[in-house]
Amino acid sequence: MSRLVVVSNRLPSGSTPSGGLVVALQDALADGGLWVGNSNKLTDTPADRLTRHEGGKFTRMSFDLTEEEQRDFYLGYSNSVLWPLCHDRVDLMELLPQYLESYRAVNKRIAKMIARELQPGDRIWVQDYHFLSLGHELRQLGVTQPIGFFLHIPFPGPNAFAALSHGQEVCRWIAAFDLFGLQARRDVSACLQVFRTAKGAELLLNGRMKLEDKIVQVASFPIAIDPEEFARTARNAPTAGLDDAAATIIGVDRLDYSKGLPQRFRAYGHLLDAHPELSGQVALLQIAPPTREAVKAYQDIRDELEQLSGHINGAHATLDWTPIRYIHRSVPRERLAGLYRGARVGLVTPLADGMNLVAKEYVAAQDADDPGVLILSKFAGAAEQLFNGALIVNPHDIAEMAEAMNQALNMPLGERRERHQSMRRVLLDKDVAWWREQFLTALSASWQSSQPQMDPA
Ligand code: GDG
Repeated sequence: MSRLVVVSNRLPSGSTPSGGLVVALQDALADGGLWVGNSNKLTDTPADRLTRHEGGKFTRMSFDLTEEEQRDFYLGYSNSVLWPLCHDRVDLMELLPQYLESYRAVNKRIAKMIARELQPGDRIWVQDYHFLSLGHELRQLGVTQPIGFFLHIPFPGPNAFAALSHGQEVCRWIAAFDLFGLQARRDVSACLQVFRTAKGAELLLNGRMKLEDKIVQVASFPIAIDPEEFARTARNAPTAGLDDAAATIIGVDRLDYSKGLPQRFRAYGHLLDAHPELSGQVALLQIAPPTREAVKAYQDIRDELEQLSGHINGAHATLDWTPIRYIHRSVPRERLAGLYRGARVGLVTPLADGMNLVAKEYVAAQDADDPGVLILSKFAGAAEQLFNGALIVNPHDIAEMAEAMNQALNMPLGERRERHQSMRRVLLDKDVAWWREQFLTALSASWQSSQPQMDPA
């Protein structure tokens, strides 16, 4: 068995796995696998070797960043260039030359450190947008093992991509991988379109692209959860925290501008305006833990939401009813599962989203005999899989979203069951083990096909 080497920004903790990705990959890492990630410790002088951490079922090694790299590589290029670019917010991109330089340099340094640890049969699986140039850097160092990449966020279309003046270089980064995995079919199509615009690029058959002498396979692998495990957690979880008197509509999102929270709050306000009979009968519970607070766009969205929730509560609240409970804090996972199960409606309405695991968790957590209704944005990757069971909405259309909430609140039991069953089937069919195996099998296949053919004689 060849060893799996995973690279991601977050290094899993050595104790019980909680993050979805760790759960997804731990089986494949069981045979002495290695996970490389950010130590989350800033340093003045970065070491030239990875630091080994004790504990856990697989080897964990980390790298440090300097304060400058945290600003330019992490908050800068990763989260103020690539994140807005991939979420259709070119207007929020900060194209500073030092960001790109730092991104190149950090990936180069990490590549060097990883290359020192590699063994001949290793397979390398790079996770997400922080490490787009890592495959290229590893190849420059002569690494010949299979290198796959998975992008957790959407791939931008050619128009947005044109806002990167170094787009050709980014295409070269992508071409250095054997497999470039994306969440949804729409992302594969965007990626192929972008490649078509690269100088010297050739589109081959079946999602293979060639640039200079490199061939990369592009394909979609919709990320998933373990639905049975999540359902068990939800069944055993406390439901305290739900409003007993009112039907709860729940939203759970990192506080990010891509998640469409202001539009969602406005739609809820619209629902209350249009349906005064719902006064005291419905409650929106929005959990939105903070992230990337050092980036200005994240401070702005926080201010906007505080204002909006205050405004809606001010206009509609009564002495014994608060229409919106907005919680800007993280809630333990078990608690979350119980809240999903107790909520009549799950509201997942991002403006752009790679997949959106909250949608899948909400469905998994429901009681199949009396399930709640999922309202899902057409811009979430999950919509490609859950369109049969969810109420699909356009998150820019406030009135449409409000009407979907009203429809969900009034949906008869038979229809709720039918819709839930169809989504549950997808979740069971394509769970997280399926996701991992599909990717790793495709990685082996695309690497094999790029190897020089042995002469049968
Ligand atoms: C990126 C892509 C893609 C949220 N609040 C709390 C909490 N969460 C958990 C949810 C869920 C996860 O965080 C969020 O995952 P999403 O998929 O919804 O979104 P992103 O964080 O933006 O993730 C996304 C994903 O990567 C995976 O590829 O689906 O499109 O943007 O699991 O439950 N968990 C706890 N407390 C909280 O308050 N415990």
